[in-house]
Amino acid sequence: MALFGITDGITRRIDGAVASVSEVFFEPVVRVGVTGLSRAGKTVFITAVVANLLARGRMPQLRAEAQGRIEAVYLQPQPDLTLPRFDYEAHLAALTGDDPRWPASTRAISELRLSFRVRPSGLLAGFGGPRVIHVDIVDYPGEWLLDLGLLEQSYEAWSEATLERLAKRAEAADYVARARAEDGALRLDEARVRDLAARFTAYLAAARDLGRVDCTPGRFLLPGDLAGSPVLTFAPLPKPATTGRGSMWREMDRRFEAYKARVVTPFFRDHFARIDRQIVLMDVLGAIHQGPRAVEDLRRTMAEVLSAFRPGRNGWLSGLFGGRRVERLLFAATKADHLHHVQHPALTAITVAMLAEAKARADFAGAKTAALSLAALRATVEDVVERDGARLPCVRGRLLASGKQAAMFPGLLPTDPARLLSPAREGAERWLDAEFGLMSFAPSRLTLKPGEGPPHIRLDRAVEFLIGDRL
Ligand SMILES: Nc1nc2c(ncn2[C@@H]2O[C@H](COP(=O)(O)OP(=O)(O)OP(=O)(O)O)[C@@H](O)[C@H]2O)c(=O)[nH]1
Ligand SMILES: [Mg+2]
Repeated sequence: MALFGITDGITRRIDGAVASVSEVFFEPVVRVGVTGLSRAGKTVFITAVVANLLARGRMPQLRAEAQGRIEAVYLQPQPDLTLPRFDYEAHLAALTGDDPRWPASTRAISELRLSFRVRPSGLLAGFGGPRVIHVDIVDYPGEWLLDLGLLEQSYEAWSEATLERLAKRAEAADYVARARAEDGALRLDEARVRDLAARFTAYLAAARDLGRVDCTPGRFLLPGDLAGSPVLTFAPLPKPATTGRGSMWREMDRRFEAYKARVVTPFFRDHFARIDRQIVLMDVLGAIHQGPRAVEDLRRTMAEVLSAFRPGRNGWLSGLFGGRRVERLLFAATKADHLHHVQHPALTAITVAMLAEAKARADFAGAKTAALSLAALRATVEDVVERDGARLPCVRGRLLASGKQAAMFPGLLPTDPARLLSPAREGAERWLDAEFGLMSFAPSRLTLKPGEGPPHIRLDRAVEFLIGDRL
């Protein structure tokens, strides 16, 4: 109890000040990771969360808010001076301007610090004034987690597995033919290596555009300031009979090892290992719309992504984590505003079923987990239309392509997830008994009342799960 008294006194004095020793000791920091594969909805999610925490009129499920204990929420300079800041203002301006747009793709790590001033609850309520809690939100591409799998592989094993996978893919035909024709025993020729890497990258880009989600190494498609450097200039090659010094295969091997040591390891050590709470966003509806193959790809890729949350799985990683682990892990199916709310439970059930295998294997190292369906920014309203005598629960919004208003009934999701997941697993080409059409909606023009954030679905529940216990 005494500790709280002291804390409160100090908190009040350094209120709004920059970090100090006392802040480190008395103002707890929660690091929340936000991840998901490309286009999963990370940027929109973070922007909407921040906007709805700064103006909390639509956050009734956030307990501290419902109890009236949140005195203030404000943005602060982030502690990590070398990470790009999450460009909240620009993304919010895009989403809520006169001509609302979805924000541009981001594809790199960024961070934002949000600070809360809250009155303590329960037994402690009578003791002293408010506390300050900092929430650091870290946005990073889920693809980077896939690279964790590379750390356990040698260049030889990775090449073999990758070439085997590529052999079955039409979009990889050019690269596979080129790689098979290459003799890795020959002396290194930089122009040839660059050509191989360029073709391999072109394959990865084509695979991504087809909706494939296993496009590793992650940085080939998201190179940032590493573009063109040797650490990103390698590709899988069959192992030749001899791999002498100075051979192409040896050099590729060296670069692959450098990628692991200089690109992958620092991300896990400096960022991933410090995350306390994590939300993983998944565009499950998008995958269902694309068909069984996309659903199966998403399921397999998520299982791989999530193995990163299993620190016990090898000694190397445990060492890196220093015994720390993620305490809470939330899986969220995004863009749920494409569905009438009567279908949300089915979407959540499919999401849970997709993750079942990964969860059974790991149980996420004791982390508390949950799943839900949400829309970070609600772009539709619900409606019911009559068709052929049936009443269909649908949604209505402004179409991205034409700007026209339209109602959409995307199809009925089965309440038994196996109806989708089994055919997907068995390699079906298309859904047998149903079609799931999706239209892309533009964000709607908003007129917000004072104290109200942009409209959403279950964003408050997501925030409550992630940080509610710390407020
Ligand atoms: N209807 C609807 N669409 C959404 C929502 N959130 C995201 N989207 C759509 O999904 C797209 C991708 O969202 P982003 O937040 O940019 O996704 P991201 O994960 O940051 O994507 P990258 O930065 O490319 O990795 C958007 O351009 C929207 O079209 C939502 O809540 N509702
Ligand atoms: Mg983004």
